Amino acid sequence: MAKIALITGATAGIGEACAELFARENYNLVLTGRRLDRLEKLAGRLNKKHNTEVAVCAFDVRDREQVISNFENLPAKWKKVDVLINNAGLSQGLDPIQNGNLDDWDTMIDTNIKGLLYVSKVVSNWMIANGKGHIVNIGSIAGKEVYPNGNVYCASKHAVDALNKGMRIDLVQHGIKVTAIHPGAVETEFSEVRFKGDKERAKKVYDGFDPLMAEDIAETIWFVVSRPKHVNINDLLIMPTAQANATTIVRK
Ligand code: NDP
Ligand code: 8X3
Repeated sequence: MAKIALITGATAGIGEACAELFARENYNLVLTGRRLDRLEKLAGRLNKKHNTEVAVCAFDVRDREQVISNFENLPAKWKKVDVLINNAGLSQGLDPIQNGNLDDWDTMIDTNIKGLLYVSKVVSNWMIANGKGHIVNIGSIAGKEVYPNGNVYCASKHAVDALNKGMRIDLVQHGIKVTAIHPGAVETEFSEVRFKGDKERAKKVYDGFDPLMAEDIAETIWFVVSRPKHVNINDLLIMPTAQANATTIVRK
């Protein structure tokens, strides 16, 4: 029987690249995100290309009722999730704390921390019932360091770092692996979302150096997930070669 991966935030970027890679590796997929049209298109493509069975769940991860009802309404076979990739997340704005937009703060905290928690609660209980599983939390270099004006986004990713450690302690007795992947700059829709559709400003973030691509992160996640049963990678920081830390990037 094919294994199952549940990927949050599969409509773009890292989540979409993971869906492609796990489909190629013969996984069936539960794909989530708010944009149903993108999820359906991706599901159709993967089914045609790799014969992948896909369950699509369109919901806002901030809405705990939606998270619970969408997952609980899935047929039983989809609850045998082998791999959960907690990827849905975003940044909003890049302002000093004194000028911060309160709605932006709520959006980041509700998505990156509370959304990840709602999903993890449901799926970790499925994994406990199945006696196995692997949770991969997508953190960030922003979860290891703080950079100017990154305040709340960095705090939300530091929370992911802490939750990753906490989950591992709580779930180890159930044979469930827990890993965090912390990327540096990856060229996805991330900066366009951060700058609220300002494509020009978003593009400048990646000017003059080779950023990571979503596929680089998907391959890293695959490496982590495909280790032998007795091996777990707790925590992994992956950067573009031109980026030394959160603030030091060498541009040509
Ligand atoms: P993208 O903007 O390309 O993708 C983000 C994904 O998250 C989309 O599928 C989006 O789906 C989903 N998402 C956002 N908000 C919600 C919500 N409220 N409910 C459900 N789904 C949501 O960015 P990335 O692929 O770069 O980001 C993926 C993860 O990687 C994030 O957690 C991000 O913080 C992290 N990261 C990114 C880095 C980068 O440089 N790009 C570096 C380090 C970490 P939809 O809009 O359809 O709901
Ligand atoms: C996304 C990368 O450097 O903007 O987490 O925090 S960064």
